[in-house]
Amino acid sequence: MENKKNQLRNYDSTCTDWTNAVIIIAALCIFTIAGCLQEETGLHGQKRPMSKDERMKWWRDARFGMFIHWGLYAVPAGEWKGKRIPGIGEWIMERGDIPVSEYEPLTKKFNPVKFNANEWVRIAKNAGMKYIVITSKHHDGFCLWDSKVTDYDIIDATPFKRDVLKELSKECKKQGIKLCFYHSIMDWHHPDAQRPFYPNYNDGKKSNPNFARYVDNYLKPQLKELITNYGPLGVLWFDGEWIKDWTEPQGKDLYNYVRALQPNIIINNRVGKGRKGMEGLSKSEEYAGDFGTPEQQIPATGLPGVDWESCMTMNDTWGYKYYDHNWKSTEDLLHKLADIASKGGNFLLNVGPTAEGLIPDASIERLAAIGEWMKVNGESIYGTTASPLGKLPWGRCTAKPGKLYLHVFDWPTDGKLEVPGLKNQVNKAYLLADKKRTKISVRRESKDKIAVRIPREAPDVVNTVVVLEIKDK
Ligand code: FHN
Repeated sequence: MENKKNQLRNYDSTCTDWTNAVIIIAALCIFTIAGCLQEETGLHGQKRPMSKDERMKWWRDARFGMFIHWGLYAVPAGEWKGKRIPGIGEWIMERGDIPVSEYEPLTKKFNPVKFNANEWVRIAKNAGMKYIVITSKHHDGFCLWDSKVTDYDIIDATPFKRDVLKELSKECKKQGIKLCFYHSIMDWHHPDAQRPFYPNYNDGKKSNPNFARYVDNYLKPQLKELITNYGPLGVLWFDGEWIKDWTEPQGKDLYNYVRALQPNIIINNRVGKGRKGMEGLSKSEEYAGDFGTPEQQIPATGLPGVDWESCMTMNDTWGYKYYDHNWKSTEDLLHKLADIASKGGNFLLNVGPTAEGLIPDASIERLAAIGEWMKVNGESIYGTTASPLGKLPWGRCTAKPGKLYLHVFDWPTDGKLEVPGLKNQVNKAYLLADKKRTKISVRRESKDKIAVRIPREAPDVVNTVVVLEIKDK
């Protein structure tokens, strides 16, 4: 009652404060609306979650990245107890039926004193690559960073005792390259994962009753370490998802877990069960993951609206094998790069460094040559989209608004480059290598075919790029 009286007594003075209150409320409203707008428009603060297109933008523009498979398997380098073990080098533990008790001591021999993060990143950058995907952990379970949930890592178990992921993370930031991690869901070393399946670690029928414990207490905490201590990362590139114990709901959960730690991160489709074998594309949009992962192959055509990345070795192994000399030629690799871009995909090209920490010379030479071509012709790869033209008899085509880039692999000897399927008006044509952009003549041959007058000799016998400035329809 007393309180009520006091309230009434105070009524008058409260009333006189009304004007002030209205002013304060109005001011608050203005600030709130301004704040909301900022959040919605994502001004600097980046509070608004990015759309998928925004998130994928750098990756779609990049088109070319370096894959690095590096771990303990570089020590045996394809040979175990004097015998060459067939198959890819990083699978030697599985293919050579090596028990953990014999594989684990390789840590003592892993001392890559020639490792130089600056050099590795420079090699990638000079090749025209925009991102690096390195194996934080491959199927053998060995970790290339100082993980807090295991001693089976480069700091605790090897004489090297340097955190190579930390060094790479710093160097990538310096040189403007996106750092990304490949991380195996399968783990042949962990007792709650596939270790008990020895000698067939990859046995697709076996299950580990403790697998959930591995996911909760090991896999997820490790990913948290990688994202929080080495990020922001470009991509998390999962693999080894085909094991019996991994399910699509687990894949979706892991996808959400990783995105909650770094919302703008990109995640491949091997996080779940969606990929169609080595063809790599997802069975449907229902499955988790941002992009498809064809392996050692290039899809026959591009797929509208689908992001994908072909990963490929330069020889026949991902992890280093001292006797694998079956190197693809620079010409082949350059054609593959243009082929992939012409279908709207990315090219993730692998190197397998030695146990000393060196990228093999054969890889360095090829990457340097690719880099030379990219310095002149990068514009025809970066930020391009798939060709709007059908199959071309002499090469490939990439596109940007108002521009077509004709990648001529087989240079016509009669000085005439016919472009079938082109109805658009062509305003100008020139060679991309020509800094002066000297106009070359174009003649319309039919409603949907033009012919470009080109020099009789190919300026670049591997791939000369002719630019057509066109009127977009
Ligand atoms: O088993 C791996 C293999 O070792 C390598 O890492 C490649 C790269 O994409 N992926 C797996 C097989 O699909």
